[in-house]
Order: sequence, then C-alpha cells, then structure tokens
Amino acid sequence: MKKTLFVLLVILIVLAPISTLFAGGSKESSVERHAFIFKNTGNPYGDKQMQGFTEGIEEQGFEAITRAPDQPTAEAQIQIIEQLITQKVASISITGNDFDALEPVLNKAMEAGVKVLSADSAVNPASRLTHINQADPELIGRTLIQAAYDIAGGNGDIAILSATSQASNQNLWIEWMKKELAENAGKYANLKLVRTAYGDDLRDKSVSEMEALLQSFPNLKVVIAPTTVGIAAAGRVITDRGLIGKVFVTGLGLPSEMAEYIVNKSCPYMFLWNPIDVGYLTAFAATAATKGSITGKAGDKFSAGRLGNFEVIKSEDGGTQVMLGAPFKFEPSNIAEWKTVY
Ligand code: RAM
Repeated sequence: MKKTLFVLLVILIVLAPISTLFAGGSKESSVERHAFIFKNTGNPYGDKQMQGFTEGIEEQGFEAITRAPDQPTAEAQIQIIEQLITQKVASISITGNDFDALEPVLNKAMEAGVKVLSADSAVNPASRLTHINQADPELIGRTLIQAAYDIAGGNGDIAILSATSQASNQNLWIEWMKKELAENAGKYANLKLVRTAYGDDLRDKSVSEMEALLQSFPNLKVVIAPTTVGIAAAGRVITDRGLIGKVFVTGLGLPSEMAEYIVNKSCPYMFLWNPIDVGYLTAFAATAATKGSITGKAGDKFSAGRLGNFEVIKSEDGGTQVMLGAPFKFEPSNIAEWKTVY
C-alpha cells in the first residue's frame, strides 16, 4: 500500500509541471506585467512616455504593456482597463482622459488587487494610489502667462489652444494661468484672454481650432498651447499662412516637433520636461507599489533607477504625487541640441 502511494506521488510530481502548462495562465503569471495607458494614439509625446515606461519596467525584469485608445475619451480608456483587469496585470498607470469618470473602473481594478497610479494627467485621489507629476502645475501655468506677456510686448489679445476640455493636466494649468492673470491684474491690464479653444490633442482638429481663432480674433497676438499637439498645429498654421512676426505661439512642445517653428520664429520659445523620464519614473513607482515599498502615502520613498531617489508628497487635489522636476525652456540657442533627444 505504502509503495503504491509512493509511486502515485512520484507520478504526480513528474506530471505536475506538464499539467500546469496545459492549464494555461501559468506562463502569463511567470513574469509580472505592468500596464501604462496613454490618452490616445498618434501623439509622439505619448509614445515617448510609453517608451520610458517600457524601459523602466524591462530594466527591472518585468513585462510592460502599453495601450492607448484611438480617441481621447474616458469611455475608450474604461474598455482598456476592463481588459487589463481580466489579464490580471500587477499595476495600471494611466494618463487620464477625465478626472472623475474613471473612478468606478479603477476602483474595480484596485479591488482585484491591481495597483493603480496616474501619470501626466491625473485621475482623482480616490481612483489612484499616487500621481506622477511632470512638473509643478502652478509654475507651468504662471510661466506660460508670463511668456505670453513677454512675447506680446505687454499688450494684445491672447488665446489658449488646449487638448480636450476634460484633460485634468491642461485644465489645472489653465486654472493657474487664470490665477496669474487675476492676481496681477495691473501688470496684465492690456493683455486680453479672448478664448480657450480645444483641439482634443488631434492634429486636424487642433489646426482647424487655430484657424478659427485667427478668423474670430483678427488682432490675436499670442496663442498659448499647453499641449504638444496643439503647439505644433499652431506653429504649422502660423507658418503656412505667412503670419510669422504677427502672430506667435508658445506653450509646451516637443523639441523634435517644434525645432522648425523655433528657428522660423513663429514660436520664440516654449517649455517642456523629458516625457521619457515621466514614463521611466512611473515604471519605478508602479513596481514600488507592487512590492509594497510605497503605499501612496506622503513620506513614502523609493528609488527610480537612473533618476535616483524620490519621495511621495502631498498634491493640491488632496491626494499625493511624485514630482519629476522643473519645466525646461527651449529657445533658438538650445533647440538644435534637444531636437534629436525627444
Ligand atoms: C500633450 C498631452 C500630454 C501633455 C503634453 C504637454 O502631448 O496632452 O498629456 O502633458 O501635451
């Protein structure tokens, strides 16, 4: 009897690995998978962020999944999140298309054991452990108004060409732009913000919104585009319509896409951070969350490979965040050096 039991046990041990192969799923769970969802496809900035995320995840020996819907909507991101929950990923980092609308599905993910973070465009604090912020929103907003004032020579019509009307990162920056104007009303008395238009981070829509601004406001002097898609579209329209020297654009742009417009002076200068680093930092925050070395509370610390050590801090929306750094100014003297980097 003892011998039969022993033989049975040996057979079971030998067959076990083979049977798990046929059970499926064992291969999936062998390497921890971490997902990053961007706003929409067709945006080189998003591609750079996902490239940095993949680099950071693979450097740690894990598998990266990067996804983006065709359209920059919350609904489209909800479908992707549902799929990722089914695939049992370890973490989801999302550039949110809406601050609040993703809360139910992100809570569902967290209940299923998935660590959820946002990066670049925040989801509300109840939907995330923490947010990876590229730069201080107040500094971005105030700096862009000061730039428009400088470029306009202190007076004239200015307009904002943004991404979608629901994008939480752009909306926060625009709030700070308006605060800068209101708090320094004397200084900005002759600078008139005439409209905020939304190009939805789609190239064609951004071009037509820029054309509509020019049509509606013949005295438009400066357009602030706090989106890499919008600023490139504005540079294109100013250049193609022969408006260089009459209308200017500034804002947040990718050096690789904007070098042409900085050189031809349709964009005297602009700002950004390194989108590859935003993704890379997110990768390390995500794995720190799955390892349990950060819980998302202020004061949590983690190390992020080549970027060094970071701390989770409070954010102005009542949640927490990790701050990458300060925005960088791109201008004629340094654009050649940066245009090949990102
Ligand atoms: C666009 C996106 C992104 C934003 C940059 C500045 O590419 O809207 O979310 O951070 O611009």
